[in-house]
Amino acid sequence: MQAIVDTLNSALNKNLQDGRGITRADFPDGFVFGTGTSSYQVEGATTEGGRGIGVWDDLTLRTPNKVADGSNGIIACDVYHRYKEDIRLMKQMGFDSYRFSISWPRILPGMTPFVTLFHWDLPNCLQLEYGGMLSDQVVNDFVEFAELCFKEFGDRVKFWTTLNEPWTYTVMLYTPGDDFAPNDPTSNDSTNVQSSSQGGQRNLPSHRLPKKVRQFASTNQTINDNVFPGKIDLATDAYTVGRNLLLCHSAAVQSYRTKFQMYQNGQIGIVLNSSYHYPFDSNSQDDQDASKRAIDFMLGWFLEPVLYGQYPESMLQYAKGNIVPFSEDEQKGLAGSVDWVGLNYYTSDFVTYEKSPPDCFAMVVDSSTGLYDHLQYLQNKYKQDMPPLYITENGVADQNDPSLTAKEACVDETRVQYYQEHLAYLLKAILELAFDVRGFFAWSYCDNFEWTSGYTSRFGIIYIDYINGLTRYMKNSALWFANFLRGSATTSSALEKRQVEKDSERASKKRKAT
Ligand code: PNW
Repeated sequence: MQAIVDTLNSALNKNLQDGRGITRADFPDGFVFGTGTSSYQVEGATTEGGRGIGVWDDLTLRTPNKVADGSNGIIACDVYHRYKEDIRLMKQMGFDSYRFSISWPRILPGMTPFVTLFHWDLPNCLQLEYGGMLSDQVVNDFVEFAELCFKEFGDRVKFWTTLNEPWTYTVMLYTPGDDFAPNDPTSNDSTNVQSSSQGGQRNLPSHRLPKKVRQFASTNQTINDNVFPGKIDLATDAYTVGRNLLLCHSAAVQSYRTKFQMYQNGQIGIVLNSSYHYPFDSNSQDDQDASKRAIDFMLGWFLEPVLYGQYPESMLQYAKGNIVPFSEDEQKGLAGSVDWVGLNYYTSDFVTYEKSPPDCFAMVVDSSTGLYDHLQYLQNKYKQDMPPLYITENGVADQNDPSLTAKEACVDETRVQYYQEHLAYLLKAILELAFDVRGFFAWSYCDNFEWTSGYTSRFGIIYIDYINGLTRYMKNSALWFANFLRGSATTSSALEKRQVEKDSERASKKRKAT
């Protein structure tokens, strides 16, 4: 007990609020630090090794207008060929673990592999044959794929993720205006191209927002202009896809537990995503209720079935007629079907009550406190039912700026600050709430194909030089992690030196220009 108090005090003394001065030494023993990627976003080599065609190949190649820069993952970051260099870089930075996904249409160490089975690249043939995730036929096919992976790789892979962000796969596909693969050929015109923006979020038409949120967003400095409506009025298809995804998860876990786990001794979990939803007006009961409902509709939708076997009460009530509750048999398979849960956390937002459309969000920029508040909310709500948690994604994007040199683009102070603050609030949750968080994965290891934003959005701590042989460079955030993971706090002269270099480069450019 005294030890915990000492750690807490020493960590708090280091100015937890903004994270300056914290290092991995402040985190519990055995805490895992990693970076993450997913197969389609980084691998490239899409025609090699007998790989089949995936829904993202179909979308990007047949309807390139759906991607902000018309790009695709044919080459991406070429991690397929360069993985050894990449693992070396990860080691050099001091990370312990690498979160990646196995490309289902491809069917394919130093680092602890954290492997995702389904990170959205469904084989296109299954989409064409029976509508992919819209049909429960997918469950048998998914189990077949999962078993092949357990059998082939289970000797080395001890951390399996069935699904990445089922909420995103569901909502990004089956909400009008969202254009993620699988391809919907009926929304094929260029007016559908979304302006990509920070954080991989989309700008949706602001007229769909209630006036009070719009006004607030336009006058409040701490709010992104990037506001988007709540997702409670979803189409029935979304619930069908969400349901089939959960059935895929449940069946794969049952197979792992009955046929593999006792020999392979691994753990299996699911990766969910959720912003923290604050009430827009904290004095309004309606807004408070709406914000809790929004958490249910984003996180609870998938968390409660894997904990308890059924959807949250609020969903059964509000989505009645659209959502099909799980049968008793299905509940048995789902309840307790995770050894751990992953949370992908990026930002938080405000929710306000609206009769029609139901609830609305506006994004918050200051999101590190949101991470803490989120964990506190989860702990109060799910208590001892909450399984061990990993933060499986956290990070921030830069808009690709073609006018910057690679060197200039590596000065990513916003990202350094983002990680400092989020790690500080994560540490606070571990120490003050005694939340059982066991690891943290930065998203992403490298800049990559950001789905419908293409290569316009850079999430990496490693910079990829797309116009010069895909050369890798460590951004300042990578140097920051390298120091942090070594246990030395970064008031790093290396970072400062780069800043100075950048300033002098700018100055000399200016001189040349004038
Ligand atoms: C997650 N949104 O995706 C994914 O797991 C990653 O593949 C992705 O690169 C990362 O976050 C960064 O975006 C999301 O618009 C993409 O709400 C878009 C949204 C949410 C999650």
